[in-house]
Amino acid sequence: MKLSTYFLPTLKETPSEATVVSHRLMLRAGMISQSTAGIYSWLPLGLRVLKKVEQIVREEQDRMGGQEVLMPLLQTAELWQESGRYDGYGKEMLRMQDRHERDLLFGPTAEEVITDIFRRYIKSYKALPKCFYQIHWKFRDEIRPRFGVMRGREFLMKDAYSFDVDKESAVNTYRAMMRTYLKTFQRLGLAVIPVRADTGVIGGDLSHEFHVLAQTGESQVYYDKKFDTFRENIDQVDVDEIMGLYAMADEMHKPEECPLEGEDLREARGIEVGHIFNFGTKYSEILNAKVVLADGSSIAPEMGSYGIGVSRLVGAIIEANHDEQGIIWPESVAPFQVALIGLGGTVEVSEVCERIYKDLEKVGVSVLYDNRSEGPGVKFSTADLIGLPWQIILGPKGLQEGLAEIKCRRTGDRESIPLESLVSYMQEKLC
Ligand code: 5CA
Repeated sequence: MKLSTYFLPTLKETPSEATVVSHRLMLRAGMISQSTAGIYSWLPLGLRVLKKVEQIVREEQDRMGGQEVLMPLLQTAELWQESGRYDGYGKEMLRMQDRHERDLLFGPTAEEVITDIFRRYIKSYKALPKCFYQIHWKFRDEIRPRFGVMRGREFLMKDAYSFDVDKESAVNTYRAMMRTYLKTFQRLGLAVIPVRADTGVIGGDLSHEFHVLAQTGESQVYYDKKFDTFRENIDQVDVDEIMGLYAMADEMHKPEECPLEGEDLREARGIEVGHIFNFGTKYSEILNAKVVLADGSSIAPEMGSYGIGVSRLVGAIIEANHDEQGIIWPESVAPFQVALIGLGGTVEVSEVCERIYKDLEKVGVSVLYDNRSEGPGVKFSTADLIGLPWQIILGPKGLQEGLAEIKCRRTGDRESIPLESLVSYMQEKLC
């Protein structure tokens, strides 16, 4: 992509309405544009990141056996009246009527819809276990939307729902989802702590929240220092061991009940990016979803639901990965891998940059080529602001010597690389 034609409305000034760094940087880097309170448009650069996050979440859901579905944004009030949540959900639920004056709502979550699908098609225990998920927009009329996409009213969520024949099987599914979440957040380049949680309006008895550690987090997280060592080899960890470690957030942490002290207890700020629940037969009972067992008796399946705040994650990743100059994307979610910066405005530099650009794209490296007729200061600050992992810088002097400079955005390290080996060098860096 060439910056001369790309729609990247960056801002020099810090927007006054943005109080947290991710919100400021998302606005300044031209990733999002506010439409109204808590509702945003995703502009090209932001959307590329959102899609990458979404895809990693999807791949890990698929890997654990989740089957992707897409349920309606608008749900009928009847289902919620049947489950008894219609009145209780309160003002966060956006309600409306269609032309026939039938009550509808913009879905804040989808336990009712998925249970309705289940009860219409699945009748035998032989079909279990089943896990469905979707990645779709939700609406919650938050009283105080803030921090940009971190607490929006309209937001993208991955919501998964599981059905198991008994408690033991349901807890196994819960464990599998715990492992899937740890893997997902690791791939996103995030340090995450699963803390024991309240089940709130969703209900149930087993629940964890996943908190990204970031100084600006809204929650105070207390956790066993062993989490810091587990993180390195997530694939090998014993999920039961993880679930047995102490980790609590905010008022769930009761110092008098905490088994850890001194060095063993870590404290940090956290942003909740995921929440998983095992709630037994709460919805299957009330909505009359039943399966017949081998002995002819019928039971309500055990259920769980599992959320990830996909759009919130984009903000959380920035909260955990930035410096004074701007965003520092983890490679797995970077909107482009390389910023190619041509300096000096000579025909020769442009020609070589053009060739580098084409050669990199040919081998599958995504490049944002700054071919604008701007000075070096503007180009460097744009590149640092939007935070692509690698910068390739070429000016007239380098060209004369046959060298391009490569800068790592995260470390600031710079290397001079001969032009002829640039493409293979970058490929190696990005493998
Ligand atoms: N039905 C369950 C799980 S499928 C559920 O709705 N859980 S939740 O309420 O905890 O939401 C799941 C995740 O969505 C949260 O962990 C959070 O990361 C994200 N989320 C919730 N509210 C917002 C919001 N207002 N803005 C952005 N993300 C949100």
